[in-house]
Amino acid sequence: MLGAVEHSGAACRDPALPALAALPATAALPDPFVMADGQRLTRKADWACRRHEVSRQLQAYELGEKPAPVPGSVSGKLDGKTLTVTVSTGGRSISFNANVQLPSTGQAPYPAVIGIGRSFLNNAELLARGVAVIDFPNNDIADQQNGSSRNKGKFFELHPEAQGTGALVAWAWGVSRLVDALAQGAAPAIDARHLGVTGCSRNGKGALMAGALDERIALTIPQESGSGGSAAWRVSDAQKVAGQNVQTLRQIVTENVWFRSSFGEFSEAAARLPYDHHQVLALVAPRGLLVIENTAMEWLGNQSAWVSALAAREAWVALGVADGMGASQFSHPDHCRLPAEQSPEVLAFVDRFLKGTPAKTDIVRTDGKFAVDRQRWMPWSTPALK
Ligand code: MCU
Repeated sequence: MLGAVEHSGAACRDPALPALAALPATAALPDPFVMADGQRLTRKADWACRRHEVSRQLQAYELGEKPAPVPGSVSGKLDGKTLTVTVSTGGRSISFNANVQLPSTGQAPYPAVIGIGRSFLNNAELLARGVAVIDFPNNDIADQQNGSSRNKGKFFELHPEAQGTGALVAWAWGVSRLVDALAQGAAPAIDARHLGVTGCSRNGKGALMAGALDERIALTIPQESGSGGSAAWRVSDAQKVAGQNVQTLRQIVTENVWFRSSFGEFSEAAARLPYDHHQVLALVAPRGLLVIENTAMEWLGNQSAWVSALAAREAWVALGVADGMGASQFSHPDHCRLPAEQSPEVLAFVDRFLKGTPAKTDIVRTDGKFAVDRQRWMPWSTPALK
């Protein structure tokens, strides 16, 4: 199920990408199972091109473009715990350092979890289970202080033509270059076929995009990523209309540079996006995804993230691998601290997708009191793809 390449959609047709004014408004979460040209999916094999379409739409309207890999442009060199990745293209070159922590047990090559910034999972338990932990320096790749961080960071030094690209996709690009280096054997103790990606909060949004846009990543665990991550724009807007203090598309584009500079056009028009974030989550299918959220965080779109996860999971259902996607919501006061209650859920996904050992991953639970209006948000049906 793991992809051999970063993006398998090279043979797919690109969808039409109309300008905002020509996009129809859809109040419900868009149907994940209809191609942009109206054709319904019937076969599992159709998923690759549906995935390609949504990825194109996501980059075109929201994130900015993830530059295609340039053969031969990446090299990696390990010195102690520091893996230096160098990327060269167009006569320019950048390098970044990723810190690699090897486990004390198990046998090399080890599976690894890449943390955007760092991992906020149960790292000690991961290391004790024979899983390495790698820190990816996302802030070096694209800055995210505030609105003045636009176009700052190594991504923009290498790609000066990519002004206006959002930080999330710049980080996803950087993670893919780190994966390139690992796949070339730059850190021989790491098994590049068993990599996970994680991150919390803003960096959880980045972890989702990294896993969504690189099919070589076996497991994606966004943690408390909220609006702009696991939550759906449309449902976050509905929480806002209901009087809740929730982050919306309109607000998020003023706070930071996570999205492409033109995304603000959709501030009053989230319903015109031809996709929503249930489909961004579903870009990971059929690979492993565990969405960890915190019901205490209304700002992060707690209800929205739940509706979005339930809708997303239908993609794994359609592909016949329902337990490849988990959603866990638990209320606690410390944003980004993984509660002990969610620790076994992380380990189950890690065992199954990174260690290849059987584990029970049919985890779909919330302690939130949310009445999910399926008719309103998911008025489509889920096909059993052949
Ligand atoms: C969940 O991510 C963000 C959130 O989107 C922002 O509005 C807030 O400022 O910061 C959160 C975060 O990254 O906290 C560490």
